[in-house]
Formats: sequence, structure tokens, C-alpha cells
Amino acid sequence: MQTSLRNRQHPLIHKLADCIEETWQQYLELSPYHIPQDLGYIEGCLEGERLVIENHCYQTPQFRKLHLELAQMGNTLDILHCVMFPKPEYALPIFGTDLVGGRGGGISAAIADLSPISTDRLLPEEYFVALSALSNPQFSQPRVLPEWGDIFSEFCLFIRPVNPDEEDAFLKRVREFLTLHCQIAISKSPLVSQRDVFSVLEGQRYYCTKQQQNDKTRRVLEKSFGAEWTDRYMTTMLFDYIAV
Ligand code: BLA
Repeated sequence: MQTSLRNRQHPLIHKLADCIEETWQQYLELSPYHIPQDLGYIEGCLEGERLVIENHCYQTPQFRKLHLELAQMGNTLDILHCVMFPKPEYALPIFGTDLVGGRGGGISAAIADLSPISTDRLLPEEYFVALSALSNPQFSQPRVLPEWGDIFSEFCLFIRPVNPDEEDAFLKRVREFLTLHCQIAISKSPLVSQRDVFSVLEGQRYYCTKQQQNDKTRRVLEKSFGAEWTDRYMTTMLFDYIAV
């Protein structure tokens, strides 16, 4: 696997990127995913801010798209973004994580969740039981979710880690989320009812339309790539969904 950008990024980003790929390789049957229109490695520089983006994508029997993205803006901003989109035949929550930080100032935002996609906005019982059983470390700087964040579960972790101990505790919890998610996913059989499949698609569409409203992501991308490109990138690469 390509490992160039993470070597120059914040250590927590490097560790989480490795952890995500290791967990995927350990539990899932990975095959290549076709990344649209040369979006694998991208460089942009409009208003003097050079942004480099590296995309790693796979698919598996249970997942339509596993997306790990690493990005770096100049010498100031490091980003890790990851989303696991289940196939519509699997009524699984959406795993997502985002780390944002600079090498000088540490990580300002560390978020991870298994987000429900059912109409009642609740996680499947199996997830609820397993997540409730995990140890729940306290972090000294919890952060408040934005308005569009109604997609996240009650287990969503959104913090600013203040020291290496908190960074490690964040990494540990994301590893637990991921492991549990992969284990449950590979134990499932595909849905057969067309109605159930439609309901999954509707849940995924809702998740994506909310994530597309993240103005902080949009602004960073717009500075280097412009508004039009950013809109296309956010709707086709970061948060694309299958229309019903
Ligand atoms: C916040 N995302 C942010 C921030 C930036 C980005 C700059 C603000 C950091 C801060 O407030 O400290 C930027 N994130 C990016 C960019 C990309 C990216 C440029 O992924 C992609 C190239 N975002 C996700 C996923 C989740 C997510 C999968 O992509 C959650 C599972 C959440 N990011 C998320 C949330 C915020 C955030 C909730 C805080 C938004 C706010 O406070 O308004």
C-alpha cells in the first residue's frame, strides 16, 4: 500500500491510518475500488494554499466503498477522513472518522462514530449491546456537534485530545469501533426484501446529505480547488450515495 503522505503527518493520523488498513485487512476481503476520474492523488493550489490529497479505496462483499483519505495543506493542516459505506443489501451503520490538526498545534478535532441509518435513528441492538460494554474513557475537552450532526449515534466520540494519553485513548476506542463493526458485518447475510434495501439506501442518502453540509470541510477544499470542483468532490467522492 502507498504510504507516502502519512509519514509526514501528525503521528496520531499516521497511527490511525495504519490501524484502519490493518483492521480492514485482518477481517475483510478487500478488492480494488475504481476511483473516479484520477481522484487518487490530487494537488490543488488556488489561493496560495497547496493541498495534497491521497485516496485509498477498496470494496468488499459487505461494503460498497471503504474510503481512507489523507490530506495535507501546506505545512499547517493535516487531515484524515474515513468512511465505510455498506452495500445496500446490508443494514449496517456507517463507520466514519475525521481527524483534523496541524503539526504545531496538535489535533483540534477527533471524531469517530458508528452512525445509524434506520428510520428510527437507532443502532441495531447488536451494536448497542456491544458498544455499551466497551470501557468509556473520559476526555478533558469534549466538543459540541454542529447542527447537521443529528446523524451521529449516542456513542459518537467528538473531542480535542490534549495530550498523548488522550490521543492513545482515542485511537484505542476507534480500533474497538472498527473491530466490532468488521466482526458484525462479516457475520451478516444480505437482505432479500426490496423494501428493506430501499430503507438502507434512504438512510445512507440522509447521512450523506447531512455530511455534505459540513462547511468547514467545504471551505478547506474551496481554498485550493474552487467551489465547483469542491461541490463535485464532496458529492461524488466524499459522500456519494445511490439514488433510489
Ligand atoms: C470538522 N473538518 C472539520 C474541520 C475541518 C475539516 C477543517 C474543522 C476542525 C475543527 O473545528 O477543529 C476538514 N475534513 C476536512 C476536510 C476533509 C475532511 C478538508 O474529511 C476531507 C478532505 N467529517 C468527515 C467525517 C466525519 C466528519 C467522516 O469527513 C464524521 C464521521 C465530521 N468534521 C466532522 C465534524 C466536524 C468536522 C462533526 C466539526 C464541524 C463543526 O464543528 O462545525
